[in-house]
Amino acid sequence: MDIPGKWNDVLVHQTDPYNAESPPGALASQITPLDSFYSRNHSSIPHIAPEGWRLRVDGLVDRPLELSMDELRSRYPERSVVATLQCAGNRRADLIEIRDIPGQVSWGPGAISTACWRGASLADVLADAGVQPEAAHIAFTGADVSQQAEPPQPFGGSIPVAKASSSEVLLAWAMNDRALPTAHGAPLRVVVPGWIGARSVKWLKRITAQAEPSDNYFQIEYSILPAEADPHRVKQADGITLGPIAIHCAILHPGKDAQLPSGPTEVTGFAFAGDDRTVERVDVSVDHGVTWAHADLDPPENLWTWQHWRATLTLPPGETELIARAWDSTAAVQPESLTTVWNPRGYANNAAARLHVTCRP
Ligand SMILES: Nc1nc2c(c(=O)[nH]1)N[C@H]1C(S)=C(S)[C@@H](COP(=O)(O)O)O[C@H]1N2
Ligand SMILES: [Mo]
Repeated sequence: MDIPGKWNDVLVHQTDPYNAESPPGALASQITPLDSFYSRNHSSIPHIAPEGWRLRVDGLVDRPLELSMDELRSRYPERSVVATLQCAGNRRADLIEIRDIPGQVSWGPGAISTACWRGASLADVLADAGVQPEAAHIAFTGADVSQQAEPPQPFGGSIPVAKASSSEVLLAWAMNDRALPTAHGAPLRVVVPGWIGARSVKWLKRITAQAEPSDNYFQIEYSILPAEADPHRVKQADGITLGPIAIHCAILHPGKDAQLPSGPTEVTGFAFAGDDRTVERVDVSVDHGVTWAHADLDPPENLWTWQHWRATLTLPPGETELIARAWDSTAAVQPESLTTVWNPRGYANNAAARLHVTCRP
């Protein structure tokens, strides 16, 4: 299937629904080019004529709203935020290697990308509607109906009122100074910086203030189940609902199973802290975690973006496993082992990054 504006350098997992990850080259730049930005969908991409489109704001509000794109643009100040978006299924492939996860996309480390988003602040729209004190959650509903739910349901989810009222959460109509592409949610999408991508609902139609979290299929799907739970037979209460992203990192260079000369080698990657945390330190080990070298870490652009890092390590001849681990501003560090984080749907893999290389003498 041809997805307008996507280069063939993205790594396509499925064509319909269209699921593709960013290639390592795109992950190395601070802002991801639009045509290399990852795509995560649960149904066919809807094409929405902006003229007929309206955003409804309802539920526990004093003044329900129905807004056209023109009204949205003229009523609220335009704001922008550079933010990294990451799918909760990022790096599932590593989890599948230790224990199978049937029926889920086998994402490598590229279900993550960064853009400069522009649009109205959700907080401004909510203030206009007047959120009532009994409202604790803000729910979003998209226009795409997913067959993954039984019966089929529009994609949706919710975030607590406190996050929804924070200035970084946008209703975005532009991405990297271009009109928001259809594949990324045109005419309007939510961007919830620092939270799992699933809460950044695309093709947004409706915003509802309510007392409880969303009961949408995908609000519940994106949760961590106990290791031995059967994902097809669980109750809602069994899972830990995912929200803020946990600290993690990836090694970008050298590539997977690289063959290199031994001696000093530059190792590069990125780390992402999630929510309003920053990355404070990245360590790299070539001796199974006995000793650790400190990587040079880029300062955070803001609270919402990944940070790139690099370290020069002396690699011995033969086989070596590189291990990288990041620490965030709450002193949380990545778990060492994949077995610690394995879960039946394969979400939120933030185990330390490992890379196998072979060096010539
Ligand atoms: N309406 C709608 N919104 C959605 C989705 C979807 O399938 N439908 N996928 C979600 C998931 S799981 C992720 S990770 C992000 C991906 O955004 P992108 O495709 O712009 O990268 O969109 C989220 N918003
Ligand atoms: Mo996702």
